Amino acid sequence: MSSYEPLTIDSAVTLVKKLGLFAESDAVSANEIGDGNLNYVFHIKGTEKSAIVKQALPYAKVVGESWPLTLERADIENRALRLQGTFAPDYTPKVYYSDKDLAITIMEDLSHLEIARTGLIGGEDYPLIAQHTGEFIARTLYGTSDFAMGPQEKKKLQHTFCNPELCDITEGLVFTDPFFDVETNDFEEGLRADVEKLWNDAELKLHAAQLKRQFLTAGDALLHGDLHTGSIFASSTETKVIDPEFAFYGPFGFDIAHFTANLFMNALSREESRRERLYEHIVTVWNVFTGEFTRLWNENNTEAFAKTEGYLTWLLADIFEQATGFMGLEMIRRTIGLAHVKDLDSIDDEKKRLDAKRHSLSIGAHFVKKRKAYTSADQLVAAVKEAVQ
Ligand code: SR1
Ligand code: MG
Repeated sequence: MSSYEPLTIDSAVTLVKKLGLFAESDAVSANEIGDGNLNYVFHIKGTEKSAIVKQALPYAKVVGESWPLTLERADIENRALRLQGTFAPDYTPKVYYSDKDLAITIMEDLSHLEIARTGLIGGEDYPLIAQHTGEFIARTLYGTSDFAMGPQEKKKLQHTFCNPELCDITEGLVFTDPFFDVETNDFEEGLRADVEKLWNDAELKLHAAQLKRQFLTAGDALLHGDLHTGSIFASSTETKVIDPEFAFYGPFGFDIAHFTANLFMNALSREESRRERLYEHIVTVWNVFTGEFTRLWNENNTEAFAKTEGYLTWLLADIFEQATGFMGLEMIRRTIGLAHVKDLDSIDDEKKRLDAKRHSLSIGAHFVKKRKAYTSADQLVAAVKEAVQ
């Protein structure tokens, strides 16, 4: 359409009118509402309709222009959204328009919903979020796997979702940096002794290295790649998974691990009497994921060994073990790495905040090291309950 330049409120309005998405005569207003780490997000409101214009910036907004990024991620996000929409239309925002050169995606306005992290911090429970997210993960992962597509078609699709730059962010921020004394880490002084203990934990580092290798080498399915509670819009009846700019072919256990880790961190930020609903969500998302993956496996499977006794059971157990480890890593990095979660950071009382963060670190490290000892979400929940007693 034209060459890249960052949109302003005025140019975003001009663009949606020029594209015919809004009438020239419509009294359209716009606000920049992006609170993520990487992009501009404009909320465009006309008299009868509304839309979201998301634009990638040529640097990481969370750090500034000193961290340059290419604009490729906007195209990845747009294609991932469209593909995820074919497998899980109820849980994916509709895309109206995209432009690779401008690095924009124009999509359905979800402002009648709330970012799940914000709602959960405010005490919302979202009764259907785990059911919906479990279905989303199972359908998008299974649908893009070797089992559903066959290895040839899968490899062709995988080739189009090579995302080295955003994988590099995850490889650094999730899998590497928190385990070394590097500048990007960010933790309060009250945690220094805990963090130094973690840096000197050779056993933990070995397990982190093993999990990092799985992330680097596995190509099971097209992941969302950043499925924390800030990537979900929700209400009591609806759930939409947004922001798949980190999408790439990776290990089956990654998305569910990040969702459950963020639920656990929200639970740690709450008073004990208000944690139960989060624990129920963690058990539900696993049950739904397993049930839906199994249903799809039995319904549509190109693998010759699909009906071989024990194969699916082994695979689901393998995904669970891997996810338990990834979950622990997400809890560690959100506590001491570059990108924190508001759930923990916004606890006003210093002692309670440091206690919650210490639990996040110690539970995270335990799940990384002992992931083979866990075989069900009930056991994970029981371990967390025991740790915080
Ligand atoms: C520089 S980006 C920091 C974090 O924000 C994203 O949402 C990802 O979680 C990434 O690790
Ligand atoms: Mg994001």
